Amino acid sequence: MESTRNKLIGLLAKEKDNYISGQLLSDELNISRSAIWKHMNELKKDGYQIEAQSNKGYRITGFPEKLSENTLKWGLNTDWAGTKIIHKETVASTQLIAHEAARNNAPHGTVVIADEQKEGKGRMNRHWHSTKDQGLWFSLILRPELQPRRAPQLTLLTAAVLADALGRHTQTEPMIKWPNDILINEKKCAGILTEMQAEQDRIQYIVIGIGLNVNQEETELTAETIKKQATSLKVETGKNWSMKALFQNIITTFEKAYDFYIENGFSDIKKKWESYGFKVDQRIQIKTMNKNREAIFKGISEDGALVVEDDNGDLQTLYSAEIEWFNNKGDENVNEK
Ligand code: BTX
Repeated sequence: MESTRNKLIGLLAKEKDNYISGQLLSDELNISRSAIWKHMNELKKDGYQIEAQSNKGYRITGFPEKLSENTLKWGLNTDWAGTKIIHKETVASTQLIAHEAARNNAPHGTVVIADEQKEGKGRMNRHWHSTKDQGLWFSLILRPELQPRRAPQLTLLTAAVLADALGRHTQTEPMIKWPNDILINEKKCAGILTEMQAEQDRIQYIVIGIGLNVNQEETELTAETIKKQATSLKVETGKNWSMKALFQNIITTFEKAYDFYIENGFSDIKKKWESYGFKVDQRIQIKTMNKNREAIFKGISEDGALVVEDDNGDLQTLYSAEIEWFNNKGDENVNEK
């Protein structure tokens, strides 16, 4: 059950800049006015900024940096994305909680976010390092009225959204490594995992997981499997970033791009993706199930596949492959197996 404290914050947050009277709060919460006053003092201790005026009541003017459902929603102006947020401190994986919520009818746009994941999931059962309070680890539930075969487009859309939002927000130049790694200066700063529950011709729901390294120092990205290829916004910019502001920027950008996509189709999203595409028109190494080879990366197809040109000048479309390349230091960039 929602605690009185959360309900109180929710009521204050709903009023935005307006005051709400102590009497109204005490009626709504069914507690005395002196209990309200005590709660307010506790909130102030936790970093909430609260103004009290004797004839008007109370209002919130600032939230603490610590993530919570209320802090993440405060100031978020979206129609559906992130209007329901489930925040947890420590979880195995936000994907698991999101699937459960989706099965229990969580609405389109619901976000599950955690401070820390013990068993963060990458693609193909890889591990995603998700250390406490240092990054954004969240899953977004979508209920698109699309054919299941179009689901991969949503991963590509998400990558374009992340590149766009991060570039604008942090003045960096993110690139997208097909299909879904966000790189800054050729190192992986974010990853995307799309999981779908579908019938043959109908998507029941999709869960898009986003992991973004935010405030880790270089010395904190030292796990053997990621140290050569991972980076964070802190490492790239030398600054700490507010997770709440980043989250809200990503969610707002996502909502706009998604609504545009549903209305207008994939072609503009494809162009946007390609404008951020890493190694487009360059030679890459491609690993598929049975062989390794080199080809020129030409871009993505309408259905989100990788389009490459082989040495005979023939175009090929690959649906499942890993791209590899070599960074300036000559370290091979491959995913942990
Ligand atoms: P991926 O399979 O593309 O990437 C996983 C690979 O990336 C790992 O094998 C490892 O080499 C590397 N890696 C692991 N952790 C990190 C990290 N923090 N930074 C950079 N590189 C790393 C990408 O899968 C999909 C990741 C989605 C993560 C989100 S977090 C919220 C949601 N919940 C959840 O369990 N997963 C998603």
